[in-house]
Amino acid sequence: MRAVQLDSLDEECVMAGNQKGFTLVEILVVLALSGLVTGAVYKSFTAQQRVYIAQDQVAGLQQDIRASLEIMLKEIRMAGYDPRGTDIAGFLAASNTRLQFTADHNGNGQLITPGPPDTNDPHEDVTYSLKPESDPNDDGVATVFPSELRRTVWGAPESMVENVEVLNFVYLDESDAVMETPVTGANLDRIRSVQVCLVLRADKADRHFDNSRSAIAFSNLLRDAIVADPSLAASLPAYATAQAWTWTPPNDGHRRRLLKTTVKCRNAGI
Ligand SMILES: [Ca+2]
Ligand SMILES: [Ca+2]
Repeated sequence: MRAVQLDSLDEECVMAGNQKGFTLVEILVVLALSGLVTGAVYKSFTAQQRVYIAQDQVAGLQQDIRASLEIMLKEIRMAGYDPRGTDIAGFLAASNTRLQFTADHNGNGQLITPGPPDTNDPHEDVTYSLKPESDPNDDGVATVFPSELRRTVWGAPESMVENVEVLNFVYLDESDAVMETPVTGANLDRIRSVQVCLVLRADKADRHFDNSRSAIAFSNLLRDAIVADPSLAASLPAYATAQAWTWTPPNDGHRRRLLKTTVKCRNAGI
């Protein structure tokens, strides 16, 4: 056994001696070249990775907005739905940060079906707001993260979408004039449309995303929205309160998306 091993070692030595080797310079050149190639590949990989992270964060935000808004807008559109004409459904509370309304979705002419036991008809009393723990001063601007948009049904809260930094409602009357908020009890019946404004903030900061300068600041996003619709500026007390936050670039590396839409309430004023 031992003899065989020695033989094979000898053979390798002989073979090595017969081969033409590389000079040190050649090896150094190869190392340098492969270093350059690896560096270039790595650089392009990390660049692609950054693009991917950015796209992923933006896509994630947009997907979150789409899914949650669809449900929320549909419900707001149906606020006050009262197919039996029993005058039981409508807006219950309408401030910039909170919207509560009822609708007789199952068309039984009531919101609570008498028992015993009495049962709350599903989804017929709904409130939208930010999670109170995220927005302790209730101005519609979250300062404690993770934040979320809440949908509270018959007093039971559920999370609609996370990372909502701003939630703002504006109410328009029959002549599309912005109503004073909170809308008082007597005026709740005058609401015809609800403007919903949401700002979503990516949960992770991206250190390569620079939002420290005005040229690419979040404030531009708001400015554009306000230029497109000047009524927004006048009717956004939450933004005015948080002006320092709004008009100063956040400088925190979090990507944001602003979404504003107006819903006509089909059943209001009927
Ligand atoms: Ca009902
Ligand atoms: Ca707040």
